[in-house]
Amino acid sequence: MSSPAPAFASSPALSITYPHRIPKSRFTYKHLAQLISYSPTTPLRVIAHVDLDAFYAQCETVRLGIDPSKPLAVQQWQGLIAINYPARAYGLSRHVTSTEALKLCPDLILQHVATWKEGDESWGYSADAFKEIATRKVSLDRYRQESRKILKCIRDALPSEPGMQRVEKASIDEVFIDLSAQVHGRLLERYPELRGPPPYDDPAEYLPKVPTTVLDWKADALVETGREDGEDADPDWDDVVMVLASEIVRDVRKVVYDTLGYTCSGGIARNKMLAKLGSGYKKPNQQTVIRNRAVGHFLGEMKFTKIRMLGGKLGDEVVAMFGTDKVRELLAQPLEQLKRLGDDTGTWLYSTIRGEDHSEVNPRTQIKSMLSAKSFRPAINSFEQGVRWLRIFVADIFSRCVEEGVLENKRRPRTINLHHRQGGQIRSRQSPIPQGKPLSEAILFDLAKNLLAQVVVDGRAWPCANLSLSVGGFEDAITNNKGIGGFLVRGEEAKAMMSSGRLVMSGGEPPAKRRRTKGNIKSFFAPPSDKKRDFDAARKVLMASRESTREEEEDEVEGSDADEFGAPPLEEPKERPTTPVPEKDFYISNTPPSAQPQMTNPEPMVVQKKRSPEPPELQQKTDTFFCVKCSMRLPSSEKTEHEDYHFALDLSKEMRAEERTAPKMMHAAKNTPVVPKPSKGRGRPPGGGRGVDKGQAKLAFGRQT
Ligand code: DCP
Ligand code: CA
Repeated sequence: MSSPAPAFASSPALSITYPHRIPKSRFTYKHLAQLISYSPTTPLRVIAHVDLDAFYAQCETVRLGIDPSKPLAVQQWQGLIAINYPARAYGLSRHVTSTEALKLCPDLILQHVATWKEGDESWGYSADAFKEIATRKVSLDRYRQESRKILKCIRDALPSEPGMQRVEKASIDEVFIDLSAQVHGRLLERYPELRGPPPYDDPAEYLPKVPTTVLDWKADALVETGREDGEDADPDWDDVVMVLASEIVRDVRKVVYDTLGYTCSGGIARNKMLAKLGSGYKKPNQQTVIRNRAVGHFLGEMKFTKIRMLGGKLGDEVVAMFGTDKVRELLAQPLEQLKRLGDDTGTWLYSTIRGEDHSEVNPRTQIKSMLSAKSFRPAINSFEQGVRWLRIFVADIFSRCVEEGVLENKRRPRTINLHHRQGGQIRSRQSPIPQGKPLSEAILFDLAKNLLAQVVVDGRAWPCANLSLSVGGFEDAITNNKGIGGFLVRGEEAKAMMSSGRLVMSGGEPPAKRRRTKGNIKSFFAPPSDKKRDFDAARKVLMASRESTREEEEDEVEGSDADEFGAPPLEEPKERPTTPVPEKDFYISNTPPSAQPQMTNPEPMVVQKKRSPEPPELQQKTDTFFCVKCSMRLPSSEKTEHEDYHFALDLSKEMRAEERTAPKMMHAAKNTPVVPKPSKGRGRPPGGGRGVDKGQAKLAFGRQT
């Protein structure tokens, strides 16, 4: 990358002339006022997208103090995951191996991504990492840290007054910024004629015309209109807001560069979809403005597979159905035809290719879950090996929890989840994370080990091709450290408890069959004695954990606050530990809900106990409930079980999605059909599938390393 210092100029003065071609603006006082409240429907709305150039590669040049004009690529095992722009000039892409890359560009600096190695206290950089795929696991911590710094820098460059800043972290290296309110402020500053009340106090009155015919766009790439009259028509306020927004984006990019040394590209347009297309239009270190008058021309020339959400499976489906990947040709299809993809998807596609997107910039940035995973090539074959990996996963996850503020008791996860893949079968085990005491690495490790032990004791755990550990249900921590809060089971936690039985996923077999094969030691991969040792080790872990759980429960009851037990009924039903109930064994298949879940394998568990307003017998006789998910009315007595079924089913879908997508993250090029990073043009639009938080998705599921 030649990395010129960004072409950041001082604020552009709009050159003023006085045209008489249009007496009034096309926009009203209402449209203008709507900017303050970030209305997604005002035609004056203005959104920016900022995307770091060759992000991981820049992280390495910055970390190592390397001249950014030198070609550099970030290596992961034998592949490349990020290539800086100078290296791209040699034709390098994510599709070439490190060996091929060095042939194409002998001066290439290859930096392997940081890794965790078993036994290490923390992740680090190692020259031999690429040779040790079997014993190491990738760490993206450095990139996450840089990402956080950049996000802070961007926020600091924007106004801090309440309501004046709306930033959405869309992935590890990109943000959306709704600039509407800030631009509104600048408009009033620069154009006093907009400050007064509307004529006749009527917000439907049109704004005065823009007092200029020429706007100074400075160095921004300006998407052309492609139509004579489009370019010739006098500027209106929607053009002015774009100039002001591009001024802000230029400043933000300059602050990021000056403070941290990173270049990024920007897109400015009336919505998120167009802004994102804008930031990718000219890279690196540039920004592109798509004026409203240019939208038709800009999109018409484009392949719709470049549009957010159309980069993956859905895009392929559309291409297959309509025999084209061009927006222009798809525009000819009436809405009814597009609805062949489904009503919601068809409607979404119809407006999207016309440049409409009313989705809001969502300032929520809090992490909901964290995942650490590893695909094994070759597969692993023992409990001991599995536990060694769990130690790394836990260290990885715990260090991220610390960054989330678990030590200060700011936030903490409520559930821990283990996914285990053997052949085509995925097993999942969940357990609640005790909330009564400070979270520690040791607690997480014990829980994780316990979950793996459950899988092993259940049989057929080996050879294992993939293990992943996640924590979820992050909540702001409650401060009561002792007492009933320590073991009350609520929300996510209760769900995890309910599902903490075996979860046989896609390709799985019915529990009965599994039980039949459970003792069939000859079918195991390793020699029988090893298998027995393995089984015994796992069982020992389970026994030990049961002992300690029992002790802890007794402790908690003794030490609990009697007032809380005796407190009047709360409005929200509370759950509390009661008598042991059978652990549930979910078997996910296409069989009807009534047949599921199946209960087997009695284990001491905690059950949720709801306070009911009328006697349970009466309820059972008379009550029914309507399940919106399967449009069925069922007896209330089956409600919990039925909800369990849906919960398990949803989880199975999620896991299948992860399973389908996660392994591709390492090597997949941009716009491949991968769900985890929807903001990069993947995933499915509203109505077409499960919404995944973008930044979150990438962080959480891009870790299949
Ligand atoms: N990434 C990855 N695997 C992928 C895609 C991306 O590991 N299949 C990582 C490496 C990238 C970072 O995510 O540096 C950001 O992804 P981008 O798609 O934004 O790509 P870059 O930032 O590398 O390049 P660009 O300048 O095109 O944005
Ligand atoms: Ca990028």
